[in-house]
This record gives sequence, structure tokens and C-alpha cells, in this order.
Amino acid sequence: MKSKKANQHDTTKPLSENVHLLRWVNKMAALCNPDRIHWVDGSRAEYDRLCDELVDSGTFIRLNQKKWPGCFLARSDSSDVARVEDRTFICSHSKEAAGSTNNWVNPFDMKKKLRGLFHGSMRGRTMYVLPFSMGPLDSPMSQIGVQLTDSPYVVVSMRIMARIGRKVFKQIDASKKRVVPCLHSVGMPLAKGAQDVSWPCNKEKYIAHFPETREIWSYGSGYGGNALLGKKCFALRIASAMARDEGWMAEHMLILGVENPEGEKTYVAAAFPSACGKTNFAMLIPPKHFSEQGWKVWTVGDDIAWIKPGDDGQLYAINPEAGFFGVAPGTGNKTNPNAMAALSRNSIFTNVALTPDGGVWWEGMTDEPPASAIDWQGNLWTPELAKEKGIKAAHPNSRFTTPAAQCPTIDPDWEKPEGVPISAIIFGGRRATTMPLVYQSFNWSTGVYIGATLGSEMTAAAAGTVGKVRRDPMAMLPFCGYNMGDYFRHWISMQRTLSQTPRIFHVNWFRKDAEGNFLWPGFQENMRILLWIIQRACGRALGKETPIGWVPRYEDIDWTGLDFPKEKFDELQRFDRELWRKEILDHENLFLDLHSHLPKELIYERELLICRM
Ligand code: TSX
Ligand code: MN
Repeated sequence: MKSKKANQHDTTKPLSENVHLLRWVNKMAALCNPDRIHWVDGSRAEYDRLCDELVDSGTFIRLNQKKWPGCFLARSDSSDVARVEDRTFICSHSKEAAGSTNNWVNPFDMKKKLRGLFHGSMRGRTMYVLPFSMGPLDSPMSQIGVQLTDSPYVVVSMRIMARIGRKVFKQIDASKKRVVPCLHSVGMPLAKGAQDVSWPCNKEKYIAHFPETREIWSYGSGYGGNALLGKKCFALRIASAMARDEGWMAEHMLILGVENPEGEKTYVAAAFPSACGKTNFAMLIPPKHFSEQGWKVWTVGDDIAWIKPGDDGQLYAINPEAGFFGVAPGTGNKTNPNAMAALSRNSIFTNVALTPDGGVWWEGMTDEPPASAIDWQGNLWTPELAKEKGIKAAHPNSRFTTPAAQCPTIDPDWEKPEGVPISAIIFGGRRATTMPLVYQSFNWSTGVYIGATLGSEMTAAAAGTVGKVRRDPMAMLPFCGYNMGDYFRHWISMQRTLSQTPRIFHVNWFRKDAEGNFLWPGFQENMRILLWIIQRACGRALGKETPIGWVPRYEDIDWTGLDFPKEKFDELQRFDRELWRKEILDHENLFLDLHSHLPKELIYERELLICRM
């Protein structure tokens, strides 16, 4: 171990010669007062060393390396377990620019407040200078950021989630590309000689975005989207504002490719609100009948898509991320074998349970729970305790952090610098009623209307209660870095830059019958619907016109290997005029909230929809 350390380069030596970067690092170091500065080279050796240090400091537990090679478990503070939406701010010049769906603070006031909080916030700690590229290094669609952070957990997580290190510094020095400065502190300075805690954080939290100057300041949290600033903060909130200015799109979408038996691939992007199984859909395994014929599904990304018109007038998408930061509970060999294979090595688990054999477990990983475990808070857990007191072994928002390259279905073209061509965009929600299994919009602007009015129901705890529909436009409600009405306008305007627009669809895997049972088996059977979608997108499938859009007839879907009678399909697709009237009334509530910036196209689309009823 000692000799390893001796071989290490001097981490305090700057790895960039960019004067702007050096000046900013020095300025922020003077503000935050860290004990030392570590320039992150991104090497495996550095990663291993940081993981060793995280084990020594008690943040990491090294898992049984025979069963879980290269894997670690972290347990966060029980107050730092999720994104903090009420502490997330868009600090644009005017409140109008941020819009009514974002928290807004004047950028000058926010900077003043944050400078006070960051003052001395890294005392006793190391400030890591972490350069990262969102998107493959050789892609013209990629963007570069540098995160200053006092969290080594963030550094090792970012090595999985993004391209980081020396090669990024090299690009910063070689190119004139703008860099997004990201400042992050857990907000818990260490007094001299004081013992650190395993998960430092601060009860006061600020996740602040400055879209005009393209900066991110995050204080007080070490968890997920609050702290891994390349993900939600940069790749969605800041990037959505950049995309509006530059004529592209930063979307909360998975990307997958469907390969037909002739070897041709068709790509789709899909936006789902949380708890709809986005990662599962991104890693779909076709039913036997389809794989035997030679159909394959390839994964490009499970969370974020950057989409840009190509020279041929089609949209192309890249996945700006390099890893999956997935919700663990509900992920198992039955629901997502590809994710299970991906996370079996070189992964960081946060807030899942520890099993006696040095492994991890979470609800939904296996049918049979382990006889005992240490829960996410470090306490003894047994299935009996779970039944008695309703205690979960893993936190419902516990996560795996896993290299995307380890996914068995990762698309061979997932890092193509020009991206993959997008033939269809799918919106989806969790809806017990009203929404059919699938329908296709008539055109781009009716499709934008479908996305803008996207809604999902949270599963109510009590059985039988019908969940309330929460509107989540394009699944971007917490992630749009500017006024939602302007964002809709940008969506509408994208059509003008395209000679071929993707077809737009809506799916609902979650419709229920009168008894409250799911009508659709979901999971791999979704392949049948996906096939209709890509065939429609290529003009190779038939459908039927309804007031809301095009729908498949029973015979337009390949049912081989699934006993699914026509009556059940008709029930799944049933268009209920009364419920749709209520639905459209609810759209008006959303539109009232956004009225000041709403594009007239969407108001007209609503009128037309009412007329078609
Ligand atoms: O991820 C899901 N998908 C997409 C898969 C590609 N889930 C999991 C919940 C989201 C976190 C689903 N749950 C899906 C789905 O398509 N459908 C359902 C609803 C459902 C749940 C259980 C069954 C069926 C449907 N069980 C049986 O039919 C036995
Ligand atoms: Mn997401």
C-alpha cells in the first residue's frame, strides 16, 4: 500500500494550463479554504486509492469481493437521501425567465448568500478539481464542466457517471469550448483533529443554477442529483437553457434501439415521470418469440438525451452520461436482468441493505428476502421486523451507480460521436384510467401537446384509492432550467429546423380494470407495443384514427406467445369520452398556471381536441 502511494503523482500540481480555470480554482479555494487541492486525473489507480480512503474513513463498506467484485456500499445521513426540490433554485435575471414552476432567487442575492455559506466550508478537507465531459469526448454534442467538490464520494461516483480526468483537462487546454463551473460543498468543515462522520452534510441546502452565466453552486448535500452536478443540474437544467439558445434539446429521456432480423436499427427516445420503470424499459428483453426471430433491443441511455438536428434534417441523440444511477428497489432478475448483470461488479450502492455474507439486498431484488440484514440506517433488519413494523431494508430511493458499458444490451453505437437517429418519441405515464395502452399523435404539434400535458399518478398507499394525476410536462417539471411555457415554444419551433420529425406516441403500461388489477402484463410484453411504434414511425404499420390520435387495431399487433384476447385489448384501448372531458378540463388548470408564456399553438391544440370530442 505504501509503495502505491509513493508512485502517485503530486495531486496538488495543476493538470491544466488554462488561465481562466486556474484563476477560478484559486479564487474558490480562497473562498472555501480547503486544507489541500487535489487535481483529479481520472485514473483507475486514483479511483482505487480514493475508494480505499473512503473505506478507511467509514463512508464506504467494501463488499464481499468474491461475490461483488469492485463493489462498495455507502450509507448516507438519514436527512440526505434524495434531491431537494424545494431547495433547488433557478437564478436567472428575472423571475419570468425562470417561470412559475421553478424556485427563483435573484442571482446577486443568491451569490451573496452562497458566498457566505461557502466561506471556509471546506476547512479540514480536500478540494477536488474534477473535470468532466457530458457526452463522449470526441462528440461535437458534448459539453465540459469542472466540479470543485470536497466529497471524495462524489469524485468516485462521477468517474462512473461521466468521462473525467486528464483527457478532459487536455480538451479544456486545447479547445475554446466554454466550461461550466460547478462548485460543490457538503457544508461541513472539519475542525483540526476532529473525527469526521461517515456522511458529512448540512441541514441547510442550496442547489443553485445560474443559466445566464452557466454556473452551478450546490451546498449542503452529498447525495445524487444534489451533488453529482453533471447529471440533473448540468445535463438537464443548465443544458436545457443552452439548448434553447442553440437550437437543440436536453431531455429527460431514455434512448433505445430496436434491431430487426435484417440487422437494421430504429431508435426511439422516451420520457416517463418517476416510478414508471424507465430504466426497465431502456433495458427491455424481447419475449422469446421475437428474440428467436432475431429482434434485439439495444440500450443507449436510461435517463437523459441530448438531441440535435443533423445535416440531413433528422434528429440525432447522444446519452450525455457514462453510467446508470438507478433506483435499486424493484430492480431484480425478474424485472430487469440486464441491470442486475450490469450492477454485479464495479458498482457503488447507496442506502441499500447489507447481507451477512457481505453482499447487498433491496426490496424487489429477489422474491425471498435474506433471513437477516443490516438496513440502510445500519440497524438489524429481518423479514419479521419488516412485517411487524413496516421497516424497509433499503431506502425507497436507494441507488446503484454502475458503468453503462457493463450493461449486456449496451448498444455497440452508444458512444457514436454524431449520436443515433431518433425515429420516434414516446411519452408515458402511470394512469389507472383514461389513457389507452398506446396512441400516436397526428403530427408534431399534437405530439408536443401530449408531452406538455403528460401526467402520472403516484401509487396511493391505501388500496383502492385512485391516485391523483400529477402533471409533469415532458417529465421535465423538476429539471427545466427556464420558463416552462418558453420550453414548450422551443419544442414547437424545433419542427422548423427539421425535414423529418420523429413520430410522437403516448403509452400507459398501468391501466387498471374495475377491480384494480393491471390490464397489461407490461415488462417484456411492452416489446409488442414498441414494435407497432417503430413500424408506424417507418410507415410500415396500419392503425385506426380516433379523436385523440392513431391507435393499433388488435390485428396490427403480433400476439404470438401471449394469450391476450381481443376483448381485453379493447378494454385497454377504450376511449371514454366522459373521462377525456375531465382530462381536458384538467389540462386547463395546467395551462392557467403557465398562461403568461404558453405558445398559442398549444391553446389551439386544446381547442381542436375539444372539437374532436
Ligand atoms: O418497469 C415496469 N414496466 C416497464 C418495463 C419494461 N414496471 C415496474 C414499475 C415501475 C417502477 C411495471 N409495472 C410495468 C412495466 O411495464 N408494468 C407494471 C404493472 C404490473 C405489475 C405487476 C404485474 C403486471 C403488471 N404482474 C403480473 O402480471 C404477474
Ligand atoms: Mn431521471
